[in-house]
Amino acid sequence: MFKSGFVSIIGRPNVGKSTLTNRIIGEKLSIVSNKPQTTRNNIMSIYNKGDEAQLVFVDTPGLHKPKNKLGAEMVKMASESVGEVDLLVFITEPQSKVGKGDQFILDNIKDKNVPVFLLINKTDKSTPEEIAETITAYSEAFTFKEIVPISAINGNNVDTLLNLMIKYMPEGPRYYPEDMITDRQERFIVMEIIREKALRLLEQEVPHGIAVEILSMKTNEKGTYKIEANMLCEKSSHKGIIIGKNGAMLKRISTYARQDIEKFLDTKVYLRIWVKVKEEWRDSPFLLKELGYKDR
Ligand SMILES: Nc1nc2c(ncn2[C@@H]2O[C@H](COP(=O)(O)OP(=O)(O)OP(=O)(O)O)[C@@H](O)[C@H]2O)c(=O)[nH]1
Ligand SMILES: [Mg+2]
Repeated sequence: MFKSGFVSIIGRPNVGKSTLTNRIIGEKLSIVSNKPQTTRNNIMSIYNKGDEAQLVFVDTPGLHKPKNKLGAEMVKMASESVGEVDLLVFITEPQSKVGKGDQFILDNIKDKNVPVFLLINKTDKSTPEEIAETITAYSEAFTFKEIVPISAINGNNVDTLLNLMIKYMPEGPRYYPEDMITDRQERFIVMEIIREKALRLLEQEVPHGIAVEILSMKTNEKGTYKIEANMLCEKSSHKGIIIGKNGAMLKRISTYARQDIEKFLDTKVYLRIWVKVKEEWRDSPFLLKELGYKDR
């Protein structure tokens, strides 16, 4: 009997949702950083287990209290994914009490008629006592079908988790061809890689106001890609920081991005990035739509 279904991965920002999805698929599809609100779109990835099962994962933006229209769209996307799946995977980190943010998420999913797993991530940096405390606190707050402590970063317990997930999947078809790993286009992943480098290299509020727009992406006869992109930011002071002294920061961002894009596309890449100011694009419905952060 072939089993298949959709699994939505939800949780507060920065708990490791994208790290886990990448770990399961074995490819870096979702960008990761130590800053909250890294993921801004629902990103689908497809896991195949031979002729036994196919699981379609949805990595979602971290659920938080939105401070602008971009945040509201992110929360909306993540919340929408919740109603349409066969299994909800709720991730948190070891902690002795259910925090407000997590309680809010649990309140919102309690009426959904979907099994919910609790994953306690980042067990590599916590003690067994801390993990036990977390299990106690969270199982008082919600009835989870399964509770699985994992480490997304080193893969600890992830195989066990996958087997448990398959157990909860209904009988169903292979929704996507076996060689397909995501619904996203190369262009989207390239844009995200560039944004990831900005998130990782820049400080404080600057990277949160950045969006990347791919202007063109062309290959020549040798298979080399030429990619041109705009990096949008919200203030001219931010533009100065992104470019850096004598262009040093932009150069670092471009170099790291190019290296990762070359790995991803498996070919040589020329990358050119221009920095542009678009004031308050995060509150402009028009720009949000243009940049792919809003459907309607
Ligand atoms: N020590 C440790 N760190 C982890 C683990 N999983 C993720 N991290 C780190 O936690 C940070 C956030 O990881 P992400 O995967 O970007 O988190 P996210 O939940 O997708 O965050 P948003 O997209 O902002 O909602 C990164 O610095 C990761 O390297 C883990 O198992 N152990
Ligand atoms: Mg993420």
